[in-house]
Amino acid sequence: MIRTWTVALVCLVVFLLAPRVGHAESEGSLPPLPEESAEQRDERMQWWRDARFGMFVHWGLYAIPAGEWKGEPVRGIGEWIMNRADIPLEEYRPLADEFNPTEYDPERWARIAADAGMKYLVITSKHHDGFCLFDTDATEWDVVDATPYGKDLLAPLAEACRRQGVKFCTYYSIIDWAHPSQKIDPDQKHNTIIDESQKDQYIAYMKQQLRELIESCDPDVLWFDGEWTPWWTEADGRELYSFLLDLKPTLIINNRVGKGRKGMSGMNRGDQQYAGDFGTPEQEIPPTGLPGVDWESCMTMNDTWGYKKNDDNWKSTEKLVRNLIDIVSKGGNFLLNVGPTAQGEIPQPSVERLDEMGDWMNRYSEAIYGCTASPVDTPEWGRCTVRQGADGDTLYLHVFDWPTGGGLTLRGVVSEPASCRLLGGESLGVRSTSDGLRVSVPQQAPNRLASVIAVEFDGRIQTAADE
Ligand code: H79
Repeated sequence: MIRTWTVALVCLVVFLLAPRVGHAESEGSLPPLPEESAEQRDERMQWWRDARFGMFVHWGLYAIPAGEWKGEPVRGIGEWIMNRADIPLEEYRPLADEFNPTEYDPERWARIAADAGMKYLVITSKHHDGFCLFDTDATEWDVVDATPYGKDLLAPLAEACRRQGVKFCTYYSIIDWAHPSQKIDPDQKHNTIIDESQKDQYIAYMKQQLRELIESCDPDVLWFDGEWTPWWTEADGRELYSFLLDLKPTLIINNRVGKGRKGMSGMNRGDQQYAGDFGTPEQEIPPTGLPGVDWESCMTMNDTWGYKKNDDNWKSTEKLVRNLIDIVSKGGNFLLNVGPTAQGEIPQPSVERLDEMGDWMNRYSEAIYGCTASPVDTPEWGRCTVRQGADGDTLYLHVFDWPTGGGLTLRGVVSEPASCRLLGGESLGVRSTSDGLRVSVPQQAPNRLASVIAVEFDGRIQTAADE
């Protein structure tokens, strides 16, 4: 008899609890996202969608050891040095005593970004090591209080960026190896374990710092990271997202503020189902875009985010330009990283590549800024981007493999083109055939990185798929 009742009671408890546990992270019990119409959202996202190309900057104390610890190379990436080399916090902290970036010239950084054609810059305000590059009253573990340099690094960069017409944006890590609430999970080193009794305190700490950042630098994007740690929830993300948009209604926030990302290939949602405005594929370009979903691929130029000595695996300028084109042809943005040295210099191989990208952008940026995804399948010779103008569409053909026979074919477009020209060059013959668009082109490729042909249409482009 007692057993029957026990079983019944257990069943009742399970019945009552199960649905709640199951729904803990589902729509019903989650804090709401701020109300916003589609038009309001489009307006908020507009500059970011038009920009298409930005600079990522990973800078911090990890630039001092630069991928080596006690004479040994550290496998993996610069800014994870503390974790990869199993460095205890007490051994890492004294790096601050050496941090004195006397060569730091924010005006020069902003100019390098602007000259490359980059429209925004996202810099680490606090990476996983918890060290802050801005002046914060929430901790002494910042550049002003803990280093011989003793000055805020971000506010002057924010000003320099504005002078150069580059939007200033900041990265902020949710996991924090130096905050007393957390420690690196010894079994899952990508995560931290939080003392749950201190979680509210840590969230208050984050909010204070983010408020300070907004007051001192007024960033246009907040780029969160480390949201994968199990103690951070979608509810936490939504709450933080709402808090920030309340502080600054024009802010744009990446999808790593919440749990909308699945794995590193997380361009996924970045839509209204989870907190966050855009998806964040890392070190990869998704095979296709998603209609109506904003996303941004972030990528290193070599193999390292933070500065690392002897990382010479530099991507070629050709590769970088073609990555940018590939991303824009799928409707995304390209956030390309540099890892400045502890002295404050962007490494020369990065500067050279950005310089060459700038030369390309000087001639071809019309086919990048404000452009959207290709309406047709990827051609074998390159990529397409589109500009929707008031008087009609312009289709840009980015040719990677220049044809030898004097003709280029684009399958899938059925509308009759109005005109055609080489970007920055002469007009070209174009006609619509049963095969698609046929363009007459010169024998020689005008540009070794990628040559662009602009095809103008009266009205919207019609494709075979529309028919
Ligand atoms: O700041 C740079 C890196 O330091 C940081 N993000 C870029 C922008 C970084 N991201 N990831 N990592 C470092 C490595 C973490 C990988 C994983 Fe996971 C976290 C593997 C498992 C947990 C997230 C969840 C990705 C895959 C599953």
